[in-house]
Amino acid sequence: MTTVENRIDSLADSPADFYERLAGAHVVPLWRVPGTDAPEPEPAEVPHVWRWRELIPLMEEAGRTIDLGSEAERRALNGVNPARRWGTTHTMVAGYQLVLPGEEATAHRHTPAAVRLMLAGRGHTTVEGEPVLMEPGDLVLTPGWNWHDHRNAGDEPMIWLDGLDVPFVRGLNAQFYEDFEDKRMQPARVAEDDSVARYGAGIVPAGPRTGRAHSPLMKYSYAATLESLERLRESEGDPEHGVTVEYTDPQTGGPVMPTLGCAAQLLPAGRRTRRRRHTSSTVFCVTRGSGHSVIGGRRYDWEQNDFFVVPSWTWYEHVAADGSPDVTLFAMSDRPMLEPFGLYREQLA
Ligand code: GTQ
Ligand code: FE2
Repeated sequence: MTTVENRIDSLADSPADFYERLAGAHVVPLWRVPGTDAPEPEPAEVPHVWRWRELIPLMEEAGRTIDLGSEAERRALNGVNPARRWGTTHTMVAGYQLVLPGEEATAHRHTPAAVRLMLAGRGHTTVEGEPVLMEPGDLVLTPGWNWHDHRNAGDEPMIWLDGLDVPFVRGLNAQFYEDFEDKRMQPARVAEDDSVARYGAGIVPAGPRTGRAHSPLMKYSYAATLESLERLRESEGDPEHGVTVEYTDPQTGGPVMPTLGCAAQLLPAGRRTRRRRHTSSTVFCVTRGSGHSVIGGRRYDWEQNDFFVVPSWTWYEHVAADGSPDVTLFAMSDRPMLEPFGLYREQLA
């Protein structure tokens, strides 16, 4: 006669064998899967600051020793989260890229989307035939599967922050990559900053929408960003939290890319933001001023051009230093990856 008790007994006789047989059958018992009943996200990623002062000498060394074209398609140093083998967060990579005067980084395209926050020098990224002039503080888009190349015809090194959704796209097994014919620069097909002329005022050409999943505007200038922030400071700026604006697709009001959202924040000297957390992860870059953030209970100091990561579901607040110029922060977030699925949550302290 088989009773519940003696069935449990027979199991207890050889539990190791039982679990081995389960593994052999390519199943895992749910009661042994860690995190199955975790009430909240427990991200593996940790907060971290990548410092301009520390990385610039390494970028310069890469400029002297790594030949663009033969040794590297892009002279870029991607930030690796200290808790990961690769990737700045589980969804995004961010890092500095250097193009020296006279250099060209030839055209290619890939399904991961990229945003570029210009930090130093002056040059061009051509996106699908549109040469986009990049100057410090400008946000430039190279959407997924758009041909893009970079060139520096000036006499100063060009350095910007790259932000891409590569870990997300690879996680979905959806990365494709292609070099332009003969690894060349693509020809210009329209005038410099053509999309700024068409879409930059938020007043857009009549007629059919582009129908693409990303913004048709390839550049959001720093001057326009500062103007918006300053206008809002006068009218509805919150003295405690500063002012935040989002970069939008002028045709839809949605995020600049289907996977990446970008924002800029003004934090007057001496001010502190309200503590918050959300399920999106964020890479911040300091475009002006200095201060610190408290992330997951620890203090992280930052200065101009540093970038830092706030992992998902981690409490954080920013503090602009006393006597600093007003702080402006750029933020890149994976929020658009979460929102369509009802997975975006946010809490304010
Ligand atoms: O500039 O095209 O940091 O394709 C990573 C992949 C930059 C780029 C990165 C890229 C690029
Ligand atoms: Fe690229």
